[in-house]
Amino acid sequence: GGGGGGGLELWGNQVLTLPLSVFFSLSPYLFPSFFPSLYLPLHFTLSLSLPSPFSLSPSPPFSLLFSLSPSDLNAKGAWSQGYTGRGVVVTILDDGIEKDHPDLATNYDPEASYDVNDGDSDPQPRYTQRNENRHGTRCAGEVAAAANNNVCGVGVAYNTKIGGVRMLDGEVTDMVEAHSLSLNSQHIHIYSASWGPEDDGKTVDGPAKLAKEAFLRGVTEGRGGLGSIFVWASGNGGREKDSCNCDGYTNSIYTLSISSTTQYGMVPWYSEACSSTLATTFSSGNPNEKQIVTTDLRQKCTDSHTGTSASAPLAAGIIALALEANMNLTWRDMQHLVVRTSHPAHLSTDDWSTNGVGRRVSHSYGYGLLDAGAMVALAQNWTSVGPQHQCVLTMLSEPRDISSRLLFSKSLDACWGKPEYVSSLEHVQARLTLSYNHRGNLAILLISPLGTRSTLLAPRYSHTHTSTVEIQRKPHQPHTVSVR
Ligand SMILES: [Ca+2]
Ligand SMILES: [Ca+2]
Ligand SMILES: [Ca+2]
Ligand SMILES: [Ca+2]
Repeated sequence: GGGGGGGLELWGNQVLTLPLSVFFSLSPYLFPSFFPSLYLPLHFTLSLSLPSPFSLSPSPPFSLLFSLSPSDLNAKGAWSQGYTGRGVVVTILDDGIEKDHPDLATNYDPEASYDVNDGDSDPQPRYTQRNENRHGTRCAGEVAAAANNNVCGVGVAYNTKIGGVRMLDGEVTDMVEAHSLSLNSQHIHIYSASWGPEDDGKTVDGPAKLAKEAFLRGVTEGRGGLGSIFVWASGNGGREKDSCNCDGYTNSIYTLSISSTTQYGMVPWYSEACSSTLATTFSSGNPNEKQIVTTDLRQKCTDSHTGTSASAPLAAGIIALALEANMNLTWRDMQHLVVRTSHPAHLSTDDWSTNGVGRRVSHSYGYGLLDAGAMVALAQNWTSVGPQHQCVLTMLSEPRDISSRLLFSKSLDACWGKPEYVSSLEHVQARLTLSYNHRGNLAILLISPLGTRSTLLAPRYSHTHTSTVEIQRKPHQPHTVSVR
């Protein structure tokens, strides 16, 4: 790694002016982060070699929750090392949790739960004829459905404590988000969220003031200063060619962004490609492929949980297993473990590439499929990464015009000789201000000193009538998808 020169290329066919500065926050490798108007993330790389992935294990002791091949995320590889989530607390930020569900009741944790919508301590979902508030309960079962009780299936971390925050069943304001993201942060270890800005291929939105503060406070003060862990679904706007980099929640460096692959290892139709995705778990795909089995509203079970909504909680469960293996992991340590143990496996896409340090990465899958067995093995003796250094550099101080294409690059010293010197790169955030009359036509690439190309923004053609980049507050949508 290392922060040498960097290049940023802009392609477009309209006039563009941009006072631009690039914000670097680095350490061993990087992810993206996106923000207000346009600020761009990119993947750089890691400078360590991957531990060899654990082989997928044979028959599991229980039938796992997902009806996909149970060993596919290698949960059994973690269970057989003795890790089942004991002592770890996860909460689901969603439309509530059915706390008396027979497969959730034993692991339910009232201290990890709250009803932000109604301002009370009971997150029980609001029941309707159409059961539209079933989303949180479905996500919760993937993490922590109980084992050996002949109900539904088994959560990835079946001894973890599970709570729910009811916050999507009402107006989702900045204050509602902030309250949810910072709930009981000395007790809750992991927050799982499967929602975000509208997946319409036009919206560019992210956390506003209070939610931004909550993320920052979470990672600096949560969990006794080790940092709250925020797991985020990458979004379901694939059909609209939406980019998850236009979603400032999943794109934040403070969230672990999770995408989906199908039972047969294909990119699902709802999947969004972007450089901020870190890793992948299974979820629904074509009608002939299996969906996710989990707990459902009204004390039922379902075998049809779908979309990236179903992927983030599976990742949260795996992260809970890793945390049990080493409770001293910081929020950044956990990102390192995910990057280093995820692997391309059999996942299909035409954009696998090898980054500057030899790691395989894809805009659809991040670093690939999560591997629970490898995560806990690496977690056990993990030495915490050093403090985060943030080096802020200005790439361009004057506005520039582009006609059809703009390329600029600059050699950077990564704050050499200063306390904020970055010796190995972890995250890059590019902050770019531009005006452009068809922002949907824009493509923005970032090229690392070692030649790794990250697509910060791919064209979103739904977008061609938007005149300027602006932040809009819109109601949040849970990432539910229906099968075509
Ligand atoms: Ca309530
Ligand atoms: Ca069960
Ligand atoms: Ca999206
Ligand atoms: Ca993220």
